[in-house]
Amino acid sequence: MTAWWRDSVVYQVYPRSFADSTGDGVGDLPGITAHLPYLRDLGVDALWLSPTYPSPMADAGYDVANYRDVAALFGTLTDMDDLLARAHELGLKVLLDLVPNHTSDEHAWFQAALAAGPDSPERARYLFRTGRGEHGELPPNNWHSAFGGPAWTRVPDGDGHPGQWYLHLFDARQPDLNWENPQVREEFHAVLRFWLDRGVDGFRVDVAHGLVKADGLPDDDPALVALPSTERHECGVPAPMWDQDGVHEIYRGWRTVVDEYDSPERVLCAEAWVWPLERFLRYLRPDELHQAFAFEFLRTPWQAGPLRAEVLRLLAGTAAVGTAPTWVLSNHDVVRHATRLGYPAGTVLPHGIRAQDEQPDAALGLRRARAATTLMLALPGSAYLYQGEELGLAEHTTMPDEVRADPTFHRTGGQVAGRDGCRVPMPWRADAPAYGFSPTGRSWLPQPPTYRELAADRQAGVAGSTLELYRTLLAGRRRHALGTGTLTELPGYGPDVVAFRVAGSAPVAVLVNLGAEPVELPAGELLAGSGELVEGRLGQDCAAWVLVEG
Ligand code: ISL
Repeated sequence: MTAWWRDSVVYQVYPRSFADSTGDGVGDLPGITAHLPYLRDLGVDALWLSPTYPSPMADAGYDVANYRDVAALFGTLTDMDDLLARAHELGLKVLLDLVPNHTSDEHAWFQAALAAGPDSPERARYLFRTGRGEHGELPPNNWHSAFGGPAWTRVPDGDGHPGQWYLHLFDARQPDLNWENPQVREEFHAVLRFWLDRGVDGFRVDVAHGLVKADGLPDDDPALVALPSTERHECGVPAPMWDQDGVHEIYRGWRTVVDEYDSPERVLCAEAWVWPLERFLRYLRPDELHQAFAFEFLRTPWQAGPLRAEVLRLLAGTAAVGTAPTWVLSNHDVVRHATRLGYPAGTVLPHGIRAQDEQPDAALGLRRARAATTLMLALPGSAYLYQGEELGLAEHTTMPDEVRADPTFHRTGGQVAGRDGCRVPMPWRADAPAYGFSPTGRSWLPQPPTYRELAADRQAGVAGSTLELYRTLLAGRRRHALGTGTLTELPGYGPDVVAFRVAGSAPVAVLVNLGAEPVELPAGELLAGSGELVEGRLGQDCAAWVLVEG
C-alpha cells in the first residue's frame, strides 16, 4: 500500500490569521478546531500548522522560546490535544512546524548562554565567536541575515563591556543553534518524541538546509554574500551557511526516531531552498526526509515551456530517489499566486508589494492562479495549499507600512515590504465583523475590502467559484487516484499548451492553455475547468481535466 503522505494534499494553516475565537484579533487553536469540518469538506488530507509555540513573536512564532508548549496567544496544550483529536476524528492528519535552525532569544538556553559568558558549555549550544579587529569590534565573518543587515549581533560581557558576537541567519532575536553540539541533537530527538507521542502526524522542517555551517565559519564570497537568499542559492557557488553535507546525518537520525512511530506512518517535510536539483534530491533519500517543497515549481514563470519542463524534471528527479514531488504554489513567505501571476510572465517580484509599486492585474492573476492549481492538483505526488488560496485570495498589496509586522520590513529600513501581505486574516462571512475572522471585528492585520466578495460563505455552493473549483479538483483527484498516477506528455498540442495524461485509477487529460488561440479538448467527460470554455474550447490562461478513454 502507498504511504499516506505520498499523494496527500496538505493545507497550511497560518494560525494567527485563520480564525479568532477569543476576539483579540489573533487567530487561535480553538478557532482552527471549529473550522476543521470546513477542511474536511474541502477535501484535503491533512493540515500543517505554522508555529504555535510560546514565543515573543519577533518573527511571528518562528522564534521559539519553548518547544514543548503552546503560546498563550493561541491557547493551551489541551487545546492542541483537542485539535488533534477532532482532526483525527474527521480523518485529517496534523503536521506541526519544527524550527531547528534557531531558537528565540527568550529560550532558556539562550538566556543561560548570555549569563554564562564566553567559553561556557551554555554558549556552546549557539554560535558565539569573538569579533575581528583589534578590539573584536568587527563581526566574526561577512555573512548577512536573510532578513537584511548583518548576521551577527554583539552582546555585552559580564562587566558590561562589548563582548562576543552570536550568529543569526535570520532576525537578531533568532540565534542559530550549534548543531555540532550533541545536546542540541538530543534535544530535538526529544522534541520530536514529545509531539509524536501526543499523536502529531509529522512536521514541516523550517530552514532544513541551514542547520550545519561550514567548518570555521569562513567568509562568504564578497561578491555574492549580499544577494537575496534565493538568488544566492541559484548562483551555483556553494554558500558556507546553506546546504552543507553534514546536515544529512541529522535527518538520518530524525528518520530513525520518526520511523519508530508507524501506525500511522509519520512524515517530515523539508523547507529547503536548495539548487541544483541533484543537491535538493539528497534531502529525499530513502533514509532522510519524506518530502521537500518544490519551490522551483512555485517560481516557474507562467510560460508553457518552463512549466512543462519543470514538471517532467521534478517527477524524473524524485523518481530516481524512489519518491514523488511535493508541489506548492503559495505559502506564508511568498507573494500569493493569485497576485504573482497577475504580472507579466518573468517579472521579478520584490519581496512583498506596496501601494507605490506596480499593482497586479487582479482578474488575470486569479484566472491564471485557478489554472495553475488545476494543473498542480492533477500531478502525481503530494501538494500543499496555503490557507485562503481556495478562496482565490490575493496578496494585500496596499497595506499601510505602519501596520507591518514582518522583521524583513524593519531590518531593511523599510526597503523591502516583506511578507505581511500574504498573511492577512481569512474572510469567512461577507457580512460579519472582520468578515467572520473575529467575533469583535478585530484583526491583527487589516483585511482589504476585496476580501468581502471572496468570503467563504459567498462562494460555498456557487458553481464556478474558486472554492467550488478546489472542491471539485480535490474530489476528482481522490476519485481517480491522480496523486499516485503516472504522467506522460500528451502529443499533438502546440508550444503554448501544457498537456499531460495522468493515469491514476483512470486516465485523465490535463491541459493548460497559455496561448491566445483556444484549444480543442480531447474527447471524454469534462471533470473540471478553471474557466469558461469558448465554444467548447479551452481559452487562454485556462486549464481543464478530461476523463479520457483508456
Ligand atoms: O532561502 C532562504 C534562506 O536560505 C530563505 O528563503 C529561507 O529559507 C526562508 O526565509 C526560511 O523561512 C522560514 O524560516 C524563517 C521564517 O521567517 C519563515 O517564515 C519560515 O518559513 C525563519 O524561521
